[in-house]
Amino acid sequence: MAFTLPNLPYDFAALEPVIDAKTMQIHHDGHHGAYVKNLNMAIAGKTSLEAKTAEALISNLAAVPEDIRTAVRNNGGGHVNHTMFWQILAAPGHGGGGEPTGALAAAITSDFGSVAEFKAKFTDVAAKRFGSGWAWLVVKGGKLAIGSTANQDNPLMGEIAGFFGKPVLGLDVWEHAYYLKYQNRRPEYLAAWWQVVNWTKVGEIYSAAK
Ligand code: MN3
Repeated sequence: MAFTLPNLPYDFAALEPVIDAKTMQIHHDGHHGAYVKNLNMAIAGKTSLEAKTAEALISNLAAVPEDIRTAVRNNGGGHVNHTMFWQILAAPGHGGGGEPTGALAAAITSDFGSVAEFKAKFTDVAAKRFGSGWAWLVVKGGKLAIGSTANQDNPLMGEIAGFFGKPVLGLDVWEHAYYLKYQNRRPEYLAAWWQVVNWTKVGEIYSAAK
């Protein structure tokens, strides 16, 4: 078994009322669990692939044999995306919410005008991602950029993902991330989601990515 499902860094109910416990349980155990299981099945017995990190695997999909490339793209992407997603969230008012600080706040202000303008642009991109996918804040050529990808594509995949860079913040806009509580009201999920963003963690990822 090359990859394992990481534990959540908090309880299923920690992100209430923004993200309900039932959604977190199904999302982590069911969806993320399945990505890990299917990724392991796809690369089973291929020791050169099993030795890589998930990030390295999806960063060079051309090196993955063609018969399992789509499986690695979807499930490796799913594993990397969700592993980041759990890390950059925290309980509202207890690590979640507020505003970015330090170097990240300075870069956001420099590249987008203000934190408010950044949030508005990011939310707009997330709202407009048709169907399933992710909205991203990435570092690209020394600057921050906002974009989105379809399905479980990750900006580390490069041009194949349609948007590339080093991810700093990712937002899951698959219906499985919000449907139990918000149903078809994706804009309500997007507006509430800022209350659970762990800016301390995002700032650490930004510093490492820069
Ligand atoms: Mn998901």
